[in-house]
Amino acid sequence: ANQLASKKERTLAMVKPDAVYKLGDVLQMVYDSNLIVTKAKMTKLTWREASDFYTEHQTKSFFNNLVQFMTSGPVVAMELLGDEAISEWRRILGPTDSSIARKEAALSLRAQFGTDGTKNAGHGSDSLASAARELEFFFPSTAGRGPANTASYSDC
Ligand code: RTP
Ligand code: MG
Repeated sequence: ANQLASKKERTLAMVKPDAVYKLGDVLQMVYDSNLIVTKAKMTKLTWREASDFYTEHQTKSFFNNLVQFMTSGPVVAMELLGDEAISEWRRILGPTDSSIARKEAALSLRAQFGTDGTKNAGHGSDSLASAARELEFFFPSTAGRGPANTASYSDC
């Protein structure tokens, strides 16, 4: 591969509880992009897990609402791989607030499937460091019980 021409990154994408019923449509948006799904997991986060995932926001006024929302149903976490995957996935998500997304980016994921500033359909890592942390959170390299998270499409 041409290392100079490509900046392959991995990012952690999450379909939040309000959009899991539209998982097929979300996957279609991934297929229509230059990203591929290399890992995926559906899970229901505990209060502690959601709090740990969003630990950077623990002092914010919206933190309790956010954790309440994120534990209200299953989420689908995915590792996405591709050129500039972090910024590309956040572009597909659109603005954080779904009501603003509907005005500014009508075709974005949050415009189509989210509700408001908290119930906003999807998450994407915002930096290389947060992608590393968030991928390890959902797909730990040290396996626990059950099938190990050792295989991924990109290994093929
Ligand atoms: P995310 O981390 O979920 O990808 O979203 P983001 O970077 O666009 O937004 P961030 O500022 O990191 O906020 C994390 C999540 O907290 C909820 N939120 N609610 N004022 C509010 O009610 C408010 N602000 C943020 C959203 O679910 C947001 O995605
Ligand atoms: Mg964020």
